[in-house]
Amino acid sequence: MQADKVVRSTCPYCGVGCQVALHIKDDRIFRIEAPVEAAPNYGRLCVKGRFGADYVHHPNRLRLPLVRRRPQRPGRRTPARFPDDWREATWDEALNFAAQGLARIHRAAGPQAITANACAKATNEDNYLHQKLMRGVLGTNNVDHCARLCHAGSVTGLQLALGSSAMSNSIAEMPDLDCFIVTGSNTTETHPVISTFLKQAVTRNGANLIVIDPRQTEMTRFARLWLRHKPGTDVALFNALAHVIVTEKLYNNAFIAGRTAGFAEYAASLELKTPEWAEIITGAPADDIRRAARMVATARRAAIYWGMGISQSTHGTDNTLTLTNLALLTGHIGRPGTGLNPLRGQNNVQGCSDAWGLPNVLTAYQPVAGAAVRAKFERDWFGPDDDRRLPAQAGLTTTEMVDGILSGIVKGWYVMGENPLMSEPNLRHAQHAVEHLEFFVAQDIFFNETNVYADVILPAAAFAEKEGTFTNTDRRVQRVRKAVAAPGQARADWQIICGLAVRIEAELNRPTLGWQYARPAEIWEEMRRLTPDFGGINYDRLEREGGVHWPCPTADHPGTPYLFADSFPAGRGKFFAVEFNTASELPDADYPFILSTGRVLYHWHGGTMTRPSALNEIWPEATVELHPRDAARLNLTTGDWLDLSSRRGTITARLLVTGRSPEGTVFIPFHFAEAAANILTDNRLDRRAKIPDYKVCGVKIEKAAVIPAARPGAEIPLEDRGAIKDVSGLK
Ligand SMILES: Nc1nc2c(c(=O)[nH]1)N[C@H]1C(S)=C(S)[C@@H](COP(=O)(O)OP(=O)(O)OC[C@H]3O[C@@H](n4cnc5c(=O)[nH]c(N)nc54)[C@H](O)[C@@H]3O)O[C@H]1N2
Ligand SMILES: Nc1nc2c(c(=O)[nH]1)N[C@H]1C(S)=C(S)[C@@H](COP(=O)(O)OP(=O)(O)OC[C@H]3O[C@@H](n4cnc5c(=O)[nH]c(N)nc54)[C@H](O)[C@@H]3O)O[C@H]1N2
Ligand code: SF4
Ligand SMILES: [Mo]
Repeated sequence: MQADKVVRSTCPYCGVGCQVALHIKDDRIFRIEAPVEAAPNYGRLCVKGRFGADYVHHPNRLRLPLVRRRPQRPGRRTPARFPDDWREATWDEALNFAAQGLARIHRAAGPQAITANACAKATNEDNYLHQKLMRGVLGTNNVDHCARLCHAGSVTGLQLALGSSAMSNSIAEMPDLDCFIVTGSNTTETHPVISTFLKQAVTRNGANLIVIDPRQTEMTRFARLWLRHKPGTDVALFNALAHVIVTEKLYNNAFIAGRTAGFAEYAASLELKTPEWAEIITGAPADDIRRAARMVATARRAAIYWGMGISQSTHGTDNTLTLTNLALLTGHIGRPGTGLNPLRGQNNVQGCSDAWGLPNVLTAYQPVAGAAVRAKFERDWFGPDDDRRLPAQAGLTTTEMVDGILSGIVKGWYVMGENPLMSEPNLRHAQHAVEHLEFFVAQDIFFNETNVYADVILPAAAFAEKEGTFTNTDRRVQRVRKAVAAPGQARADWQIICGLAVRIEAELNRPTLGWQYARPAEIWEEMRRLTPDFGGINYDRLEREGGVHWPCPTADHPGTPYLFADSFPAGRGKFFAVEFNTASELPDADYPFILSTGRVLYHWHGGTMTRPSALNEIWPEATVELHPRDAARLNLTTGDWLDLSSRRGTITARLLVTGRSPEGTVFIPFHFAEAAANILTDNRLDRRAKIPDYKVCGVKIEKAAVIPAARPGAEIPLEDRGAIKDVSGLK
């Protein structure tokens, strides 16, 4: 088919930020290719980038603003069905209704009674305005987003040790790696194009890959060493690696003396943490721990890549600190091919955090507590003679918002493009909280499990229907371009926010902050003038160069592909002595298995975007992975229907017997509403990062009492589903 036009944009799924060429015919995307000359993917795409953007044209897209037919009362709020409980409204009506509801709460209970979720799928410009509305008009820092459920453990640990939390090196360095650790990351399924560069380092460059993961991911097939430890035991394992490096004097003396602090105390804390001690706790053989330690310490350059297996834990911060310790000890940071690299998940989770979708910082991590920083924003927005002030106190995190609703502090909620009633832990608890809201505004491209509780839904344009920028996992700011028209009356998020903001200002009798942007480039310009790290990036330059890595303070600055060449933002990098401990819910006699949750290649989070996609045909239902020895003991086989229960609830799904998960652990993807893994998970938190533990809680398994009705596609034999490869025996 001949395209009417081909539009260059950025993939809407994961943080790799692949560049895509959208082929358009009759206002529809009919093919997606990748330009071979463009970083970061150079012609590569995974199945979601190539075939998964069909959700854009799905008939279920929200087309018109919707308002509830009946008012909802706190404590009695219910999910609504279309069209019975909704009526279509004009934009004017819906925006007025939303503004009046939020203003009513603001007047009655103050700014802290309103909270908002920013959107890691929307653009930097969308998110900047969302925060400007919350902070500048409503006067609250109660803004957070899915980064809390994601890399919060990594961010907190990296901030403590280095004073910066971004990934320190770039994707471009990956094919040339010498030695690297991949831990708690199922890279081939979750950052597929990055995984191809990492595999290339092994197959073409002979790099030493060490995988540290309880689950047999495909990356283990490329590993020189695979340490299969028990879930939740990373602190013990990484402490033992450090013990070997210290006792065998393999550490980097010059780096430690020149760039770090706290080494002596830290080294003393490692004395008893021998590989034999760690083997008892982790199950990983002491000899392998020694080999891994020597491999990393003696490499010319070594890098660490990690994902949710490290971060999503009641001790996610401690886990991360053991990784920063290792990098500081060996001096493998601040040079190409080294570094500490948390692989960021959502297409724009880096950008949503940079654009201040967090409760304690303004753009690019300028602290809200800093008076000078606030004064800069106050002058720019309110003008020099205005006495309005920005709130100085940090706001609530997403996990605290849920408890805030139940304790009566929070009454109003504005969710832009998130689905907490699939993604929060302990869903019954989160659902109970949502039922108690006084007023709820949602803004999305689809109905999802959360926004059906809202009073008003504002229909948003999807990535291919708007202009803007996303920032990928290695801090590269890249363009998103309008290729097709939005369905019905759906509008870009930034336009919706401008309409809402002026109405709230009118309701609250505030002088307006403007909101007269003609195009996203003007929003970027405003953010840039308030954010030194973005100073050298503008749309013209993005047009010419394709993408720029921030920090980039001036127009002649080349951008920063790797961080910390000369110093850390905190000055010296700090060692932290960390003890192995856990606050997670461990298995016991009643709930004898560990539940680990995560992802499959073909689906995205709560499934809002991938279940309406053709991708759903490949993986149409939830699966429960169980080790063959456990299955034999319980007399179960692949395809059996199981009831899985934790102390919080029960779900029903089909069994897949495979050696990928270790004995005693079951793995479930959290993409399927009809068997939502988060009904089972626990909402206790890491005390510093406030991130829940999605990787360890206790569950029990029984044959299903009632077998659910068949769903389309479910007849594909489980063993034939694309990514399932039982690779046991290959190692
Ligand atoms: N297909 C697809 N890709 C995605 C997403 C998606 O929904 N679908 N989501 C995106 C997002 S937002 C994110 S954050 C990333 C997440 O990307 P990943 O972090 O790769 O995703 P998970 O499936 O959560 O896998 C985490 C890995 O941690 C391991 N693990 C479990 N427990 C432990 C432990 O105690 N210690 C260690 N070291 N490892 C453990 C698991 O076995 C698994 O291999 O993926 C992004 N990419
Ligand atoms: N059990 C378990 N739970 C987990 C995790 C886990 O590993 N295990 N991982 C956690 C992690 S790492 C993450 S990041 C979270 C993700 O949690 P969420 O962010 O809540 O999940 P998504 O499904 O990505 O929600 C994105 C929403 O944005 C909408 N959307 C897409 N594009 C746009 C747009 O342009 N504008 C607007 N307004 N909306 C848009 C989609 O329709 C969808 O409803 O889940 C967390 N929950
Ligand atoms: S690797 Fe990520 S960014 Fe690239 S095509 Fe796949 S989902 Fe999209
Ligand atoms: Mo994430």
